[in-house]
Amino acid sequence: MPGIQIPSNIKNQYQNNGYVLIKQLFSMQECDKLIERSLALHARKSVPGCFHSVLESESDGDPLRTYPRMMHPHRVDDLSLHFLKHPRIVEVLRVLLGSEAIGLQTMFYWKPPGARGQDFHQDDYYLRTEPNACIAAWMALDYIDEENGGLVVLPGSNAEDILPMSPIDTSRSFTDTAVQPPDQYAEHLVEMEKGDLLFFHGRLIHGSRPNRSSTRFRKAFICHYIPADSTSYNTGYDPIVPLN
Ligand SMILES: O=C(O)CCC(=O)C(=O)O
Repeated sequence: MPGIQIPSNIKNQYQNNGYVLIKQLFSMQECDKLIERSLALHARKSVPGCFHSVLESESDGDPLRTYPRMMHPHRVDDLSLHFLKHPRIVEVLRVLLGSEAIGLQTMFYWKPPGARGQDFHQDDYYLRTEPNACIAAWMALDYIDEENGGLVVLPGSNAEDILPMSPIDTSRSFTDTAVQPPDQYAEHLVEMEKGDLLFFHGRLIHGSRPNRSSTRFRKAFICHYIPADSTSYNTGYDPIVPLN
């Protein structure tokens, strides 16, 4: 794919809303390669530090036990590492952060039909990046809408500090704590096509609801980065990954 056209106003959008959607940053073919590679990884059933899956017959009806998210696939798979360090992503990060970035984490979400979502949270609750926020690059690997559990963001909530997390009902979320969003923020479901990337701020309140579709997965590859001049972050994510 030739060099990308980065819309000129993305930095303002990012600062005001806490997120920016870049359409078709990756082609169908690029997405398909990553999906194929992730399927091959999933076929191994268990990869230490990455995921452990069980057969459907042993899953107690929880599709996330059969298709758990894969943590840090870039540590065991060179194509995932390639996407974490991809020059097109790095170019967008440079514009949004106004500085260089460092890779901290990758995740691959299958979110199969019937899977629970992930309730509202801020990524920096976990990543603890200071003095400025971390940033996520969330890559759609399917057509994503409300039905299959697309990402819900609260525009402008990136202005908040890190908010407390409280226990929640886990019948709709695979995480067991969530942020109670302040009243002034409205929810916005981000509809995405395969190959679109949503870049969002580490203090943005976001989450997703269950996949209500009976047939459609909602696959996504998610990378997290911190500004290269960060003075602290959660070192539980080490080793970090230089992007050059
Ligand atoms: O993809 C999802 O459903 C949620 C992902 C998310 O919230 C995150 O990566 O921080």
